[in-house]
Amino acid sequence: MRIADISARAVMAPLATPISTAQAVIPAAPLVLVDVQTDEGASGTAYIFGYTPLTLKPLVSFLHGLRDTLIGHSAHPDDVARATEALFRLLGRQGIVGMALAGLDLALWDAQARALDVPVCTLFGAAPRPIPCYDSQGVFVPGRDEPLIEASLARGFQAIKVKLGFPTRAEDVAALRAVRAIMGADRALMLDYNQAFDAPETIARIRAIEDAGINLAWVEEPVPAEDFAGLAAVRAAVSTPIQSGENWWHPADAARAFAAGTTDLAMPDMIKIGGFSGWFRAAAMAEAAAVPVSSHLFIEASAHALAATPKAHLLEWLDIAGGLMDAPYALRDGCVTAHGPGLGITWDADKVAHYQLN
Ligand code: SMN
Ligand code: MG
Repeated sequence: MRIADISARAVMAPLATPISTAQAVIPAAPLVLVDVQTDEGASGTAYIFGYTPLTLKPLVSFLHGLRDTLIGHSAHPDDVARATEALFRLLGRQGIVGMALAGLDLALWDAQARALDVPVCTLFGAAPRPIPCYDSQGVFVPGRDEPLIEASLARGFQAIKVKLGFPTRAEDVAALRAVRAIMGADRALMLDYNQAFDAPETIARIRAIEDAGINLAWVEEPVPAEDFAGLAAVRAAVSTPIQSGENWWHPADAARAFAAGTTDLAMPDMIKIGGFSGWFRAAAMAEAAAVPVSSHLFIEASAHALAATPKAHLLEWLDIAGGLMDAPYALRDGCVTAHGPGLGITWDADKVAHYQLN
């Protein structure tokens, strides 16, 4: 099977709620849809999350450049990985390059599975199975956002993540108390700091939360993602589990993070880790380190990957592309189950056209 065509489209996908973090608010999801056509008729599709609209034109332009390089090349993801590894060894593969290659990897796996008319996870040896999800919410403001927590529980979520990073520790503690008051003591509550602090401030914040008797299933990315020493120091100083991984670039960063003892839990991002090809290399390291693996964004690809991941933990429910699909993945009893063919993504042509940028 060979690559006959690669195309890319930029869209600003509608979000049910804007994504608010300690760093920025994302009102709509900047996405690039990647489509691959093979010479045997099967095609594949996937999407890349660009974080900011500024990445969209460069991603589309880069993918169109790759098209000229890869037309006629084997469409098997491993063959493409070998070719592009050599092509970008001197430049490096972080940023736009890695994102484009990962989107292409997912689309190629999708094409392989569609050619066989099976769900992608079966290519990794797994049958689709229900994966427990957590609802991923934005910054929680007490007195304003209680209805969002109630809505999550009403939808059947048994686990919820909120983002924080108020000016004072006391405000963070008050916000978590307000969430716990609605959730009760038994459901899992997680906190994402989105890289807001240094290690000493993080340790003080987590100790304040622990001293207040608030139990968290994890605290995520409290320090800048590249500060592995800082995160390891935080982990050594507190008893709350540390979660990280959405900013690991390729399995190499996962290896460095495990070696530095940074994290109790891992949540690779399907794009930054390098598509399925990168995911399963990182997942093997996590298994060897006895670290449970959750996902970051990308509900569909993550549902397939987690079905085949030995230490699968929780899937992050933050739907950035469902607003463009014919039949978005659905939540059932707090779980999501992967389906095919391929990734199980079918774009709604009218919706894509409506939100597409030119
Ligand atoms: C996150 C960051 C940026 C965009 C979407 C989501 C986040 C998460 O850190 O874990 O959901
Ligand atoms: Mg996060």
